[in-house]
Amino acid sequence: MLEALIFDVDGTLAETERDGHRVAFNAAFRAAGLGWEWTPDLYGDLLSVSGGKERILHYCQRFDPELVRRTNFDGFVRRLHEDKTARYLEHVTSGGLPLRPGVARLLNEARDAGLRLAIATTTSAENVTALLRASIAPDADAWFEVVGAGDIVTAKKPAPDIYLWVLEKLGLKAAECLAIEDSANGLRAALAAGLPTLVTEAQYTRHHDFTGALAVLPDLSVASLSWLRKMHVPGGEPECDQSINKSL
Ligand code: XBP
Ligand code: MG
Repeated sequence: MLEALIFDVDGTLAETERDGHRVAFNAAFRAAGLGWEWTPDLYGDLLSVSGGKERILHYCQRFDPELVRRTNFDGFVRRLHEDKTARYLEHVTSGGLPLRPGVARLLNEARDAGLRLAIATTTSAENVTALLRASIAPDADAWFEVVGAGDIVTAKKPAPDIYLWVLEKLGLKAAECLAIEDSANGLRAALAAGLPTLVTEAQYTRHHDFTGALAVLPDLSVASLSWLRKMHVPGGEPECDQSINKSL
């Protein structure tokens, strides 16, 4: 029995990476006087590392290893990432990152049906709140009973930790929930937590290996709640619902 939907955020609710996070990272790098530019292609590669701070560390280790040895390197990364977050929040708050097709309709259907909603993401809670409020409704953060975000856990996706944390807060078994993810790291995290998982491919993830997903869709526009319920039943793989209003 399906009791709750657990949504990833970046790439799943909205295409936040290329024109959101990436642009904010680059602006923070420029403000800090660093000669770094994360091009769209490079950023696609860097996304194999989950988490903004972790991504900066990974980039330094690969392209600027001297910097890693400087005193208080951790503080440097933290400040750089705080500045990036402030810039990202400004962009999100101005309405710069709309929801992907089908997301608003599915959320409304789930709420009307009394399903519980949760978030499991690598980005920070403040980024999530800002995105939900700006792209859905001023009270939309309250629609989600549990928000597992950012540094709540140290091991980020593909580790299952954030999903296990969310499941514990919901007080539900993995089999009673459905995770919705856009990336291989996210899928691996959800599967490792035992969650049936639906994939909605995103800009940067269409080439990822989604082995183990219940289904892989180009977006959520054809994923009605009744279809999700049928698919969630072990062995159930119904056709997508082509009749739903895709404009919602
Ligand atoms: C998303 C991420 C995030 C964002 C940046 O992964 O990896 O790190 O790119 O967010 P997922 P922060 O969708 O699998 O959760 O800079 O706030 O960490
Ligand atoms: Mg994602």
